[in-house]
Amino acid sequence: MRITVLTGAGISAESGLATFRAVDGLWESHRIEDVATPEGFAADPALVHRFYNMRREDAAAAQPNAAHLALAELAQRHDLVLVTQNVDDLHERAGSPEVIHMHGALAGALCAACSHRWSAPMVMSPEDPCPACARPATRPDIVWFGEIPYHMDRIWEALESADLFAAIGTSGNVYPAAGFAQHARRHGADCVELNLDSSANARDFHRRITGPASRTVPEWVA
Ligand code: BV8
Repeated sequence: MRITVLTGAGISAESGLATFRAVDGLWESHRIEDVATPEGFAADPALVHRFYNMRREDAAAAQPNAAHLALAELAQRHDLVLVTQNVDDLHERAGSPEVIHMHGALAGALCAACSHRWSAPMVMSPEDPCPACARPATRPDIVWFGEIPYHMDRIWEALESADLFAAIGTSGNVYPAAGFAQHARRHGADCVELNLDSSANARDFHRRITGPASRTVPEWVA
């Protein structure tokens, strides 16, 4: 059976990483939509680097939870495509063999001048020179609002060929990820969402399993 899974911030909540809704989209009294944008970065690169430096430290201190581990185990038994909106590395550290980070990753750095990519240090600042072109144009390799998500061709193919699509811990507020259930359903997939409560796109799913991911995902995978 071909399974495509989409995860969101809710799968990492029990590992101690704040979800977007939990912080009410605010950080240092800035709306996240203003920080996680190219405009926000252009306006105040030091502020945006501080935001991601904090997220990188938090992610490094966090541990994968039972939900991450259950998905890693699922990949050993089924043809699984794991897509995440998350930028942390908890899926990888839980043992998932292949993780598609459609919104980029905290582990990545990108040069806004020459597009060179490298592994991000724990702390980044606007003055950091790009290792390739030496210009001080480094940014987190993260897909911000208004930017094109990564690996979309692979993701559409995985949605269209899935027998089963599951969305875990996502509020269904951000596109194109919020449209994935509808796309998979239109191509014949059985669609289930695993969440603490109902998401904005709950009507796109055949059913919902309600509860904390660290309990519901291991039960669902079993
Ligand atoms: C794009 C990286 C074109 C940054 C992120 C009007 C209508 C439709 C769309 C738009 C529109 N205006 C603008 C747009 C486009 C825009 C968008 O959707 N805006 C929204 C605000 C309306 N989208 C974009 O700009 C995207 N690009 O559209 O390009 C395109 C389109 C198609 C194909 C090609 C090109 C780019 C968006 C990427 C932004 N970057 N992340 C960072 O991480 O710092 S978004 C960020 O927020 C996350 O990555 C995630 O995607 C999103 C929402 O987060 P969630 O993961 O859902 O987390 P949230 O806190 O919201 O919810 C947590 C859930 O978990 C809740 O449901 C909760 O109940 C549950 N939960 C909590 N605890 C638990 C739990 N569940 C289980 N167990 C628990 N313990």
